[in-house]
Amino acid sequence: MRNDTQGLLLNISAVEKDTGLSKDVLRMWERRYGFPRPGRDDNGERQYSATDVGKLRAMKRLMDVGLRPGKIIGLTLTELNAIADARTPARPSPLALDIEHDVLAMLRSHDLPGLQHTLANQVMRQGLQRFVLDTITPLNRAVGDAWMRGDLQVFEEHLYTEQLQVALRAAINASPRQSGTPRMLLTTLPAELHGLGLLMVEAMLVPEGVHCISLGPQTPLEDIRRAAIAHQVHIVALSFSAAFPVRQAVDGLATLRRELPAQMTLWAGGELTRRVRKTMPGIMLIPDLAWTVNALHSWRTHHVPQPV
Ligand code: B12
Repeated sequence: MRNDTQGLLLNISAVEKDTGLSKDVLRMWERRYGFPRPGRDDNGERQYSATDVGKLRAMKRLMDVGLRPGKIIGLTLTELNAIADARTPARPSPLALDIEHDVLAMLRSHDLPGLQHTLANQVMRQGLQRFVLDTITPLNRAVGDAWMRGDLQVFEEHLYTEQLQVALRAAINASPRQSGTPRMLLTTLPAELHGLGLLMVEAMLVPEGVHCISLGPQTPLEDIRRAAIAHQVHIVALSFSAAFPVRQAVDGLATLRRELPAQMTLWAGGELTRRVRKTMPGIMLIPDLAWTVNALHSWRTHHVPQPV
């Protein structure tokens, strides 16, 4: 935990927003397990230390992958991170590790020109598809983990996201404009701010001749239906990060499936789709970015595009 956040005290609303753990859960744990142990301000309001918030974040991350709070609440932050790291997928290639190290250092030292050069240079060297698969997927995870451990500040994570979007958008726009088929609409549901997944899918599919129409994040369901019909798309593709509530995603997808014309294909990807246990008729769940081109090939095999 970086020392410039040590003295920080947060009230219960801020902790609920930051960790995704509800006020009721925080109070119940305090009663039942004696953790967290907030102080009180002059009005008797709970004041949580940055150290406790760091541990609460680590617990939420492990609970999201199925661990029970009673089993982990007695552990230290280091022990919790060790469990999380042990569950983290295989480490990236040595090259990706070097870039990870360099980019995290540039974010912390606020070296914008260095970051811009590294991202633009890497996409040129690897090409769009390899760049998002081999470099950005592990780098996203590293940036997220560093933020979660408190080794990156929110504004530094925002700088990463913004500059990556600039680099990806520039590289996608530099590739020949596709007017082929399928036509694909890309967006997320309201309350899902994570828009990088959409750009990464576009980076995978534009080189395959897909005509991508991105609305960016947070489009209401009814407007997704209207946009899909207005642009006469063949596929609607949504992205759900690990932060999005599973129930809301499943309900939103089922509603959209009912509302969209039957001949339109509906794809859903993002880390959250790994947690959708049951198959959803008429909806293709694609948690792995590497699987995107295969899904396209199977679409092309089964769909002879209808004359518009
Ligand atoms: C950048 C980022 C942000 C930015 C997003 C800005 C933007 N414009 O996109 C901001 C700062 C807004 C943000 C906010 C938050 N974030 Co955030 N974020 C990230 C980060 C670092 C990077 C990338 C990202 O967007 N990933 C999401 C997508 C791109 O990755 P993915 O889900 O793994 O999907 C992969 C594939 O499935 C595929 N894919 C994705 N979408 C699709 C769609 C289709 C159709 C297909 C085929 C494939 C596909 O591509 C991806 C790469 O392989 C991730 C770290 C990480 N590990 O990814 C954290 C992360 C997702 N965020 C997280 C959290 C907790 C939050 C907040 C709740 C924090 C807070 N308390 O405020 C808020 C929630 C905001 C909201 N309502 O959505 C956690 C989620 C943990 C959890 N289990 O809940 C993560 C994992 C960080 C961490 N390690 O804890 N975040």
